[in-house]
Order: sequence, then structure tokens, then C-alpha cells
Amino acid sequence: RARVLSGIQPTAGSFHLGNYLGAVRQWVSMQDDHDAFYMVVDLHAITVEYEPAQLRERTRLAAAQLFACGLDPDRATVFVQSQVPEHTELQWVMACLTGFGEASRMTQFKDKAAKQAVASVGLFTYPILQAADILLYQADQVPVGADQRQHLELTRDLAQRFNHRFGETFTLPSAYILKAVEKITDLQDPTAKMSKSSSSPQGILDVLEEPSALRKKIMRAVTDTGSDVIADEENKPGVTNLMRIHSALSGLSLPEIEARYAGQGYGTFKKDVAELVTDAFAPIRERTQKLLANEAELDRMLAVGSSRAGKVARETMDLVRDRAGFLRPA
Ligand code: AQP
Repeated sequence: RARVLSGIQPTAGSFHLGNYLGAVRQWVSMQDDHDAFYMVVDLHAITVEYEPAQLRERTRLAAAQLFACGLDPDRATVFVQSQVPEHTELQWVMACLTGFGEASRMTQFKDKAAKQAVASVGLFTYPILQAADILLYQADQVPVGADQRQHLELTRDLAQRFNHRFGETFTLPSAYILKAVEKITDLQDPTAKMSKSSSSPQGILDVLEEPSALRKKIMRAVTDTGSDVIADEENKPGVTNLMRIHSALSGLSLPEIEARYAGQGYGTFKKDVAELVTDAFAPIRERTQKLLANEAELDRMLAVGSSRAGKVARETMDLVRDRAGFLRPA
């Protein structure tokens, strides 16, 4: 079975619709026919300012949401990145193969650094840690949103470089990106991606949010002049974003959606989008709350995942240590 791996940061209390449609929903559907590894990447979350107590809480919250979205600990290995120390060990080896100029070209670093008072070296080396995350598990496929495409390219380059210099060691991973949901955009700024850290509260739809708040935001989403529900990325990015959301949740194609709302204006259409979103989120919210009510059980589920992940990580690291020329302990 092909191996799949991906991660999500515990940088906010709730996942948003972009995380769900762009990534987590694919993780759930891939767990049956893949050897699946999914993690809460808490080490990535500390690349920007954070509070330790809040990080702990958000890590549990992220894990609870993953299980609530449908990941099953019997079918997928769900774990916390910091509980497998090999991630940072491999990161160092890969960092020593990365050119400074190469790392400097990462656009996400430039965007995120611009928003920090002081950008940390950790934020700069974030994509190298991400490469280590993926290569450690010899992943074949990495289901992510479009924003991760450049990081995946770097990962492949680093894997190839290591293999070339030290002998075949790493599987070359491919990004698994679904075009239709690769970039869910901000409701108020429909050319920017919906983002935990940079969207305004009015621009983001959180999975754990009250249905009434979700409805209000969707009804107030920026649409475009005119009143036709027509997919047109260029001239109608707001309506097109809502149509993509509708399509992902209803299963209707964009032309079917155009036909359904022909001559009806934006109001009815938005109301239906709101219903689709609230119906999708309600059971996830309920299950998340249940899982959080039993913290000890949640921690135990994660410990099982981390122990399974650790075994695979240690196997890869043993190989890497040999290939890279580190002396084995006697
Ligand atoms: N708007 C989006 N559309 C489609 N996919 C998206 N993803 C994020 N935003 C969208 C995908 O969700 C997965 C987990 O994301 P992450 O936790 O690594 O954070 P991110 O990519 O940096 O997303 P955010 O919301 O902007 O978080 P912050 O603000 O914390 O950095 C990834 O697969 C991502 O592609």
C-alpha cells in the first residue's frame, strides 16, 4: 500500500473550511487504501510567538478535530510531531544539505516573516523541518493545499540530493492536491487564501463555530457586482469561491450549480451554501466536544499513534545515520 503523510498546525483553536476541504477531508478518504500517517505539527507552531499552556490546549484540540473529522486510530496513525524526536534530528541533516539561497526563496517564509516583529531562524528553517517530517516516513503522497506546493518541491530536491550523495535512502514524495479545493479563499478578500493567522474573523469559517455565526459570515461574504451565479475566477472570485465550497459539499458540478441558481440572484444561493457548511460542521463540532471531555483517553490515543510513528521514524534514522557517516555506538 502506498504511504500517505500530512500535518496540520495547532496555531488556532479551530480548523477552518480551507484546512478541512483542502486537506483533512482527503486525509480521511485516503486512510482506507493507504498506509496513513497524520500529525499535529506542534514543532512548526512554535516558529511564531506562542504561549506554552495554549499550545498544549490547541494540540489536543487539533487532535480531537482530526478524530472528529473521521480519522480512525485503527486505520491511520495519528500522532503529535514533538513526541517523535527523530523529526528534529533529520531536520539537522537536511538543513546541512540546503543552500541558504534555496531556503531564502520560500515564499511562505517571506509572507509570514513580514507579519512578525522579529522573524525567528525557526520560521526560516520551517520548510526543512517539513521535508524531514515527510522523508522520515518514506511517504509516497502528501495531501495538502496549493500553498504547500513549493515546500513539496524543496522536499523532493532534498531527497534527491541526499540519495545522490549518500545512496538511495528516501522515497520521492508527490504532492496530492485537489484542484477544485486547493485554495479556499477569504470571504472578505476572495483572492487571498483563507488562513488561521491572516484572515479577519469575518473572512474565515471555523469548523467549531456556532451555526448562526457561520450563516452570517456567508450571507455577508463579498460577492461581485451583478447577480448571476456564474463561475468566473477572474471577474467573480467571491462567487466562484462560494460555488467551489457548494460543489465540494453538495457534490454538484459548477455547471450544475449555475443551472440550479439561474435567475435567482445571490441570496438563495448563499443561504444554501450556509446550510451545506453548517450541516457539514455540526457533527464535527459535537464529536470534538465529546473527545475533549475525556482528555486522558485522547492523550492515550495520541500516545499509541506516536509509538507507531516512532518505530518507522527510528528505522529511517538508523539508515540515515549510517549513510551520513555517523559512528554507531559500540
Ligand atoms: N485556504 C486554504 N485552502 C485549501 N487548503 C488550505 N490549507 C490551509 N489553508 C487552506 C491546507 O491545510 C493544511 C494545514 O494547514 P496548516 O495548519 O499547515 O497551516 P497553513 O497552511 O499555514 O494554513 P493557515 O490557515 O494559513 O495557518 P497558519 O495561519 O497557522 O499558517 C495544509 O495542507 C494547507 O495546505
